[in-house]
Amino acid sequence: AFVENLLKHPTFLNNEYHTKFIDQTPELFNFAKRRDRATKILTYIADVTVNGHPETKGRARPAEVRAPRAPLPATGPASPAGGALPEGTRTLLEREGPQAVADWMLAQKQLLVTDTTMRDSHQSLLATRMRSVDMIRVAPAYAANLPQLFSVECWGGATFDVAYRFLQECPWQRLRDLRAAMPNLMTQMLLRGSNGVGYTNYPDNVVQSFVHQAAETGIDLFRVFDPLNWVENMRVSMDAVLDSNKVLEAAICYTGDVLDPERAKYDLKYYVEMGRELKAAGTHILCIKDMGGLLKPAAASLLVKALKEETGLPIHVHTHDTAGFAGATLLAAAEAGADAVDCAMDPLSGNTSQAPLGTLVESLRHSDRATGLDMAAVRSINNYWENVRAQYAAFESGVQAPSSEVYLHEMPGGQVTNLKAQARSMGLEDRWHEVAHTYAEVNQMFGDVIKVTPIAKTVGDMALMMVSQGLSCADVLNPETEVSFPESVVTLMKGYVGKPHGGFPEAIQKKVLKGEKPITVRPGSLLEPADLEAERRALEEKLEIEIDDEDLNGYLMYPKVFLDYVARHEDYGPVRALPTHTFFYGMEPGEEITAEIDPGKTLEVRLQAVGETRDDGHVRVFFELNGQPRVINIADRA
Ligand code: BTN
Ligand code: 3PY
Ligand code: ZN
Repeated sequence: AFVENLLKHPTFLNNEYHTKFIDQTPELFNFAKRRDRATKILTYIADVTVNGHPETKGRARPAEVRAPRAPLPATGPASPAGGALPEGTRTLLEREGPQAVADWMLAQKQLLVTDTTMRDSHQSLLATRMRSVDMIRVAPAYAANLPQLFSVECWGGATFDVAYRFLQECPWQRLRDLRAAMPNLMTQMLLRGSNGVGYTNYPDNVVQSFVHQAAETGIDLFRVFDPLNWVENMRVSMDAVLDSNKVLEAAICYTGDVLDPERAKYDLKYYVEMGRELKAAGTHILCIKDMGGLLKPAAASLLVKALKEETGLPIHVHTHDTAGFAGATLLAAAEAGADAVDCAMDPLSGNTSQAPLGTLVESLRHSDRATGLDMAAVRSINNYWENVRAQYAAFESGVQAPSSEVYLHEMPGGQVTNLKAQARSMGLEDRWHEVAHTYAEVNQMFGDVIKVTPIAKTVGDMALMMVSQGLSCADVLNPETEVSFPESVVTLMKGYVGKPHGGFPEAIQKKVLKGEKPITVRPGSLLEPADLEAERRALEEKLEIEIDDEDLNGYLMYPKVFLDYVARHEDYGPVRALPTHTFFYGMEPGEEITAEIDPGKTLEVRLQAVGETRDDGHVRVFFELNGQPRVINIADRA
């Protein structure tokens, strides 16, 4: 390796070599960096085999190792039969533009269906841990066999940072691959407005750059929301979508109960007014985004009718099945004239996820809103997802049944399980219902806010703090009591998330801010624009690698997460190509797997044996790589 390094070093190649060169050029000794990708992947497998994966240690294990097999696509490049793919919504978008998609939605009768399996459903059920290979493998079957789908939600929300952070893979590559495998279907993402795919406001040009990149890499439909339903704070991202000539679906976050006269803050007038503002802002589609699963059937009916009548826009309904009646809500919405709804494939539906797609299709069959989706295709794709879910046993939340308690706490789908885990880590597991109750009280103390990223987390932080310290809302508000508020609460009350409808109640805001003045302008307007090219150059110098536009946009969203990802990539290589079971559990002696690290470049890996831990604390792991013996020496940290 040393000679190889030496021969390739630019100084050496330029004939500037002299005797001191070797001493002054420590990178010649960076053998680790020079390892080829196959060796890196073997190192990863060896490490996980010997030491386990930190994310799955001590958690439930999949019952059996059965690599999920995707159903065959009936047509298209990935099909044995060949032939052209059927036309889908993306075909229309490419041919006639985003307004034509919206017009077509209104003009046709069938209830359009978005499949959320690749984004919201695993975000809500499996802590967002689904890996790209499990999505990409089935994408050709979607394209060929379910061309009537309105869209495939497969990107954004929490999936972006989780890909880098926990799955050691590039979210942009996921999108690129899905886009290529489903060229006829619209891809859809969830964008948190000026928070991008992060948890805090970014400079306007960072948000714009991100949206343009997402559009270029492969997003067709952007669902955009603001956690405070503050349209002012959505404009930069919405304009960027319009500017990219993609479909803009602006979302109204739903909270409370529009039928309850006691919750007058979020009444019908409030939602309709917001719908009008979003229409004026140029949205193609309106989304009713019920992230908590609070939208009851009668409320859906009322809201869909009113929004359609007042705006004339196509309406897309998103809800969660936390309480178990999401199907009833979707049917009521369909009856009231909703144009599209969100479902998840049956094996990843229900509970904190979306309602089951197959059941919706069957429920509407032979009705005037029949979806046109082929149930045989849905069933075979369901079978695939069933096997995929089984691999993620370690990330199951344990939620086993519907819970009408959601109408009390109003937590969004993904948070119920997150907060339970947080409570467990603080020793408050037995007091969950108290936490839920306190969460509802904190919501009222904050002025009845919308519980969605990032504010849902803020309400949760406050509730956990109060339960663990035995504080009531009266204690918190008491000027005599010293309270040390969580950082997220201070940020919220300072106005750095944005301006809530009706402002924050003075008592809590004053107490938190201790006399400091909150900001009242759009937080993004206070942030200096980023110097994108300077950031790129600095990063290239630091990492000594080329930083393309996707990398740069990932870095700007999550600097530290991105840098950690790159550093691990240096050690472990393209581990995204590994089967999910291997990624989380390593291999058994005698086991054989394949990993396609580039299109057409496949590694065949067989684990022969794992040696004994030697005196130096290392273990030798014996592989066969494409028929050739390879030995990896790994530190036993177990
Ligand atoms: C993380 O959890 O930091 C991301 C996943 C990469 C961790 C790998 S798994 C094999 C090796 N052993 C560890 O303890 N960490 C790395
Ligand atoms: C997200 O922001 O990730 C959400 O899913 C909000 O509902
Ligand atoms: Zn959702």
